[in-house]
Formats: sequence, C-alpha cells, structure tokens
Amino acid sequence: MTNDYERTVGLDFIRATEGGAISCFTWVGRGEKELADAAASDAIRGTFDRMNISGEVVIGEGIKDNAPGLFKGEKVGTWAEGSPRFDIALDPIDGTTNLSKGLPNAICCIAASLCAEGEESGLLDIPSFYMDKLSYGEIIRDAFVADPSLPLSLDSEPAETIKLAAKLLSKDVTDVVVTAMDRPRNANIIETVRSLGANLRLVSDGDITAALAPALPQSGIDLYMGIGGSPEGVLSAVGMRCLGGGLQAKMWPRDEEEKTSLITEGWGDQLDRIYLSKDLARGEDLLFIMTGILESPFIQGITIHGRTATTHSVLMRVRNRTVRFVTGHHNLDYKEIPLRSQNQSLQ
Ligand code: VTB
Repeated sequence: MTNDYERTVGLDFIRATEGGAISCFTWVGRGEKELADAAASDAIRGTFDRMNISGEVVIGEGIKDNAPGLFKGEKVGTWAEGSPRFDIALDPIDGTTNLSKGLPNAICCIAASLCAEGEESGLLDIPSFYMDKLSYGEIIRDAFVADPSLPLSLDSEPAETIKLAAKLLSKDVTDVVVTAMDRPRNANIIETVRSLGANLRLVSDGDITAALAPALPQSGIDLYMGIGGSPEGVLSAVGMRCLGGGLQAKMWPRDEEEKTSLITEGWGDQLDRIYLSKDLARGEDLLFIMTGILESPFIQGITIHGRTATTHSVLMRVRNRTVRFVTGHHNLDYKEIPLRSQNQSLQ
C-alpha cells in the first residue's frame, strides 16, 4: 500500500491554522494589521518547522509586497529525507482589515497540494491581482455541468444568472441571497441584485468565506459574485472542489498597465478564459484547511472563556470530499504554540 500522506498530515495542518488564528487573536480590534499578520505567520512557520514535509509556498505574499506573511518560494517543513513534497497556498489572515477593526469575518487558511518533484502543481498561481468570481452550491453546479450553455457563467448578464439561480433553487428571485465584496468595482452586481429585489449581503473584506458560503446550505447564501483577490480565488477553488459546489473565475486586470504586463508575461491568451475550480485547483491530491478567527456565515470565530480558547476549523480533501469540522478547546495555561521567532533551532 502506498503512503497516503494527505490522510496523516491533516491534523498537523489544522494545528498550523489553529496556531495562526489563536496567535493573532490578541490583535483583534487594535488597528494593527501588520502585527496581526506577523503573529499568525510566526505561528504557521513555527508549526511547519515541526512538520515532516518538504513544503514550498507557491501562493503567498510576493516578496515585493513587504508584508509580514509567508512568501512565494519560501520553503516550509523539515525537508527531512523522504518527507512528502507539498506545494502550499496560504493566507495567514484573510480579512486582516476586519480583524484590525474587530469586524466579523476573518480566517486563517491553507491549501496544500501533494506533488512529486517535477510534477505540475495542483495550485495555479494566477498572476493578476484580482479575479472576477462567481460561486454557487451543488444544485446549481449540477445543472451547469449537465448543460454548460446555461446563462450561469461570468460571461452571462448577472441578472440572468440570479434569475436562473432562483429557478434552479425553486425560489422566488426576491428570496435569492447574493454576497459580494463592498467595493466600487462591484457596483454593477450590487445594483443588479437591488433592482431585482433579491437579497444582498455585502462583506467588507475576506472573500474566501464569502465564496465558499453558497456550498453550505446552512449559510443562507445562494451566490457569491464579484471581483476579489486572485490568491483568495485559488484557495476558494480548492475548498469548493471539496464541498461539491462550483466556482468560476476570470482574471480582472486593474488597468491598462496591468493588462499590458500580463500580456508581456505570456498570459494574453488567458485573459478571457473562465477558469473553473478544477482549473485553479488541479487534480485530486489537494487539502484545504481553515480556522475561523472572527465569525462568518461559513465558520465560527474564536471564543475565550476563562483560560480556554475554543477554535472551529475545517479540514477537507478533494480526493474523497470528506468535510471535517473540528472544534478545539485549548487550555491556554498548557498550550504551547510553536513560534518560529522563538525557536530558531527548529528551522
Ligand atoms: C479580498 C479579500 C481580502 O483583499 O480578496 C480583497 O478576501 C481584495 O480586494 O481579505 P481589495 O484590494 O479591494 O481589498 C482583502 O480584503 C485583503 O487581502
């Protein structure tokens, strides 16, 4: 029997997102985005330092961003001989602005792709800053798979998509719930939802939970629409593949300058392409891990009672579509979160 590494490393990945979430929780509401990000990243690095994997960050911060996050190209894990090779995409905090203000919706999130050296990574590193995105749950995805010509794509009029979603979900249009990021660039979506009399749930930041919400019936969200960050789009695609919903995304250059540079880098013929979740999150050997920091329709946030911190995490695998919600009760008097900054010897 071959080694099923994804099965065995899952709990270690949860430790990493739990540690990241707990470590930055002290920064909630303090207006210090960078310090919160640094705290989450330190704990993630520290946990990776103890993990027997050969990991490389393929989607993280760009070195040029000068942010405290984990960088693209950074090696994580022990890299012990024979340890499994994982490509890693991560967002130590999706929703840093929310966290800094104490607003809802912040998570710590990792996706991992098991891939032998020289193999194509399961995680596609999209070069544009933003992508236009559309996501929906299983009922709508099944209808789209059965008939891809349905007006249920990023190239369809948003109003058509919302009306069709209503039909497929056997609802009135006025009962359809759409979530989008509250940004001027999403004005068209916002206007459309309002003019149809459908329900709008704007999020100020953090669009991974927003994109995944339609796949969870209890979230009360039917569609996610609009333009958000590209790395968040790839992370959402991994999650969506595990949950059985659908996600489409298309590069959305901010201006002519970005468009020209994408063309110069050789992405010109992909600018009109609608990527499906399986194009961004490729193959079957993929894991998705998230811990809630501040509550969202997808996952609960951290609560502290006395000396106990309670975390809510989700661990999912594309291969078998198992979705595990894991609640952790952490006794803070005994808890040791490994931090890279305090444990240089483990590097
Ligand atoms: C989103 C969101 C992130 O960036 O992708 C967003 O998920 C992109 O939009 O939490 P803006 O550049 O307009 O913020 C974040 O808000 C921050 O990384």
